[in-house]
Amino acid sequence: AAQTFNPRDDIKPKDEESTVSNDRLPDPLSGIESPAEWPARREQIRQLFATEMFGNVPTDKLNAIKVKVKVKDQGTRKSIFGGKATMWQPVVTLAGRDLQLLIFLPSESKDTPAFLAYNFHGNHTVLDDVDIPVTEHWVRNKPGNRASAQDRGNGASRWAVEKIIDHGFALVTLYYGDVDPDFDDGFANGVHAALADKPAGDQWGSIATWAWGLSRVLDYLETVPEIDEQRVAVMGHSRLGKTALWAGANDERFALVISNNSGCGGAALSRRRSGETVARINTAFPHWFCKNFAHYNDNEAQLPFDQHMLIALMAPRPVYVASAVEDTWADPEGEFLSAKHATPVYQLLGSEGLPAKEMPAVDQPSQGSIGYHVRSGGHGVTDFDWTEYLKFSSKHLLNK
Ligand code: GTR
Repeated sequence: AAQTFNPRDDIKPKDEESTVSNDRLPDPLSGIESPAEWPARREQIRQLFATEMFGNVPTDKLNAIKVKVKVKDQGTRKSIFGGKATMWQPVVTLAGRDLQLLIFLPSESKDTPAFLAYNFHGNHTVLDDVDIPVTEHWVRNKPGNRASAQDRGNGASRWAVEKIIDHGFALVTLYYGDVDPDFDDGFANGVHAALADKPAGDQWGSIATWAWGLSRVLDYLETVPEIDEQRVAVMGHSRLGKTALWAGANDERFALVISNNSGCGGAALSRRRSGETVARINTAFPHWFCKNFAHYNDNEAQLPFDQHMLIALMAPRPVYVASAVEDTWADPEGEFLSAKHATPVYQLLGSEGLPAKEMPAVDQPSQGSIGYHVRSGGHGVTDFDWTEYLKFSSKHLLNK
């Protein structure tokens, strides 16, 4: 039966500026009692997120102009890590944009499980290797918004490439700005340039666009014999963690989903108003969500969902939510509570969900079919995070 839990204690805010919402957390299982009823309820929830928050993909228009991912250049292959791995860089095109893929395969891969994750600053920042081209697309926080060769490998600490290979996984990464540059330009650039009209109030913002891009990359990976498209984990950090969650919600081909420090609009409950709020995110980043989402600025109680229901859209697939204790902007406790309150959906479907009932201690992961940890330190992706993602993914995708 639909349970009505009162989350008032759970959603109490941490910082003093916040106000406690008197609203209850909406129940993901409202109106349903059996697993057979979940797919319809799931689709209802997904549509609410699409229409009120991330925006719908204009599929008809994209179909009309025959938008599909196509191979442009099979790219070069190079042996790295003393022969343990192959680095491979095919280029695909999508709606007139070149997407430069950077793929690391354990040598002699065939049907290998993989992580698919966008990078923030260009493939050349993932590993210091002269053969990785410096992106020519718009980048954030750089003079003239141009990347430079000096940045090679400067994001390497966020990518445990060798460790991923050693665990028997491939890594597929690409620069998110290849799909849609991350600034508010009225949707004139990126893949949006192929469409004549600007998005309507319920149509895709940039996060939905990036999420759709990940699905198109998965379309391509279905054609790659080295990779098992049925064991692709989608992972992302911060805004790209929000993106990974929305990609996993829309595309059930993703076998596992990882949200690293995704915060507001990702794993954190909006009703807590702790750290970044809906109003703050819509003001600072007006292009990330659909226009309808602004109706909930300082009005979270009216949201027909909260972010635990986004996590629940992954069920029964494994999902990992990770926080960092100093990353209060992303509201670690709100991220934990989403994982916790998604658990009833997993349990209805016969899966454990999150084992922890209370916020785990720092650096003490809790891993069932939902995983959660709050690690020491601040906003970022560390070796600790990857160690846990590999443990979780090995269990669920390699039966280890
Ligand atoms: C912040 C934003 C967060 C988070 C972060 C990031 O400025 O407020 O929602 O997405 O950026 O992506 O690094």
